[in-house]
Amino acid sequence: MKTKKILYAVALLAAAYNLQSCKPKDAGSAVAGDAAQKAYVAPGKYDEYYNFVSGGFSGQMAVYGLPSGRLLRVIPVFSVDPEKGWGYSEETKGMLNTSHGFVPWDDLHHPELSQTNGEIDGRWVFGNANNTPRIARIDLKTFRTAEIIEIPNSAGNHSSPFITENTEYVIAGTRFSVPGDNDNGDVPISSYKKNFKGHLSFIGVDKETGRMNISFQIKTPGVNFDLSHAGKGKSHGWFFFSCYNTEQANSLLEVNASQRDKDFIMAVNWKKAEEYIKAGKGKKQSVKYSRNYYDEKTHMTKSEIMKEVLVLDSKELKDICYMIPCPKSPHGCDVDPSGEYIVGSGKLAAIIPVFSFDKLQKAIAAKDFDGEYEGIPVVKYESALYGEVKKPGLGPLHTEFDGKGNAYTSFFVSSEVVKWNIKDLKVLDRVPTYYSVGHLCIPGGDSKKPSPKYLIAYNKITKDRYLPTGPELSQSAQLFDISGDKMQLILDFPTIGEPHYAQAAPAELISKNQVKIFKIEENQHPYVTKGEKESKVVRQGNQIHVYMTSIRSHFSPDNIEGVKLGDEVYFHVTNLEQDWDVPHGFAVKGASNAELLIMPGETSTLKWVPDRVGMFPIYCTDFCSALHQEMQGYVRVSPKGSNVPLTFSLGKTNEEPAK
Ligand code: RUQ
Ligand code: CUA
Repeated sequence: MKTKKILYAVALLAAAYNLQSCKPKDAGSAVAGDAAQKAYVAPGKYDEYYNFVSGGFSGQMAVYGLPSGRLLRVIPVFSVDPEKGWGYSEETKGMLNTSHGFVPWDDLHHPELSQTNGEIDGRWVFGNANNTPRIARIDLKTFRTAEIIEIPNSAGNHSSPFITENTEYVIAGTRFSVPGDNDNGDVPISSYKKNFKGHLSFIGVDKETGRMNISFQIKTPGVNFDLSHAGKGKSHGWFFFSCYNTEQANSLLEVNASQRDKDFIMAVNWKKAEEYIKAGKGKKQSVKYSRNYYDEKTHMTKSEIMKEVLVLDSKELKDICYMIPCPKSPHGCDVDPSGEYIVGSGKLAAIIPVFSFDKLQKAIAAKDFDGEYEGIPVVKYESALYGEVKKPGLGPLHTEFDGKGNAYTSFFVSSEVVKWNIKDLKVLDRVPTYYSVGHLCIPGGDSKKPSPKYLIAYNKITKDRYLPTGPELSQSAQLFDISGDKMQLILDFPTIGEPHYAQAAPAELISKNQVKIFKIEENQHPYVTKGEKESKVVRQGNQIHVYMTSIRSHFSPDNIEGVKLGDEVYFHVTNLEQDWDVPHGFAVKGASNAELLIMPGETSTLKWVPDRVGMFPIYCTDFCSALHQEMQGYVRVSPKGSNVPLTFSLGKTNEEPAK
């Protein structure tokens, strides 16, 4: 029996890789005649929606317009980005600080927009780092990463960063269970069952500033947390996490974590957890994690190491966590707009179970349990179940909602999107995707108020959709019109990195708040230069601070002499422009980092340690005016001990220019 199950699981997984069998024929011609028109946005016209898409292993977040699929911007988040100087400028390096030191890369899976009353409010978008556990908050006024917080007691922060309906909390569930940061981690891997624990983090978000702070963690049995969503409406106050590897295997998980017929969705009563925290039941645990915040006044990162976290134990406090059995290795865990229905998507399941929040509450009140899992009550499957969607497809992963009573689920193995009715659980429509679809996105599709015009499928393994590009092919997003009864494919567009989850919001909600410039009079950077007259070069031992300005089309100063080998040069460049979209760039020959790209009114700093004696040009990298190519200068580097005095100038030409 056991071997049979394993074989079944392995066969399903094999099917996932053997895509030929699932590949629909005539993939290229599956688009109806009017499709192009539906996705067409005329030159000079704006898109209707912003689409925030995870960059997966690129560590960044991409912004597309919908329905055109135009790439508008790549926002650097967890990975350095030389284009924007992100992680290279002195001001932004600190944003990538962690308890492990500077970590210049990560794997971003899930963007989540902030909400007020369960509706997208257009203020922030959060993103998770899957490798070195972190959560980022991107400010949608500037489209810049404003804050990154590290998560202690965690590894592989995958079940994250989903939020509660008023952005009270952004949560993080650890994918890998590991020994706690404060426990001895130097133990045999085979002692998993004894020593490995899970942690769920509840990160409070300040209503005004958005600043994040770990309010508390809940310690759980050592399982893998995969995804999650908050309750809303009637289920506000609860959070639902899908768990796999409830077998607690520590090797060959593709077989060993596919043993049980059912894993779990963990239902967490976070309001109750808050009460326990207030009542002093949280245990202080010493940990180490970094909290990095970009201060818009000083244009600098403040980075601090935090040393403590409050932990509640799910084993001791019996009424905060409950397990709901969910077939087989659940991945997506999605809550419908009313908050009543919780959809679990078992990667190896042949049905989709839909749980009822009301029934769950009744079952908990009546103690309708099927024993315990590691000290946590297990609610009887039938007692929490609303019903099952029968024969929906193979390998369900993720579900989004249209707010009109329908759900849309992606199927990785059978490569399709299936639309079904939440009330009667009947399948209404199915369309193929090309090819292996992961997440879906409907604007507001995980909020209380979806805006159900489009659905986007984010596909992996997208062979023969685009011109080949060597051994690695582009990933693909596919846009469907869902305004009618039947879904209609209207557009394909390639994406950066590997897309996982995405969010979308009506354009107006985001575009109206855009920052156009930073006011120069409000710039409190310690090395700001507010006018050309104040520009200067100052030596402090072997450090040279260049207080430089940029304005169309010159730097001040643009001639610097007296730098010596062994000096560290800091170019603090203030962009004096006060017009929208006039950045200046700054680069110096041989620098081992990147360029600066400085926005109007902003100050950025490039550190440069010259490695040889000679003449080093500097120039502006951003085509800012007709005379952009004239925006340049020279730094002379002399030998150590040379007596060339430190001088700087602008517009001083000692010798006659050539005639
Ligand atoms: S995942 S393809 Cu990393 Cu959200 Cu499901
Ligand atoms: Cu400034 Cu080009």
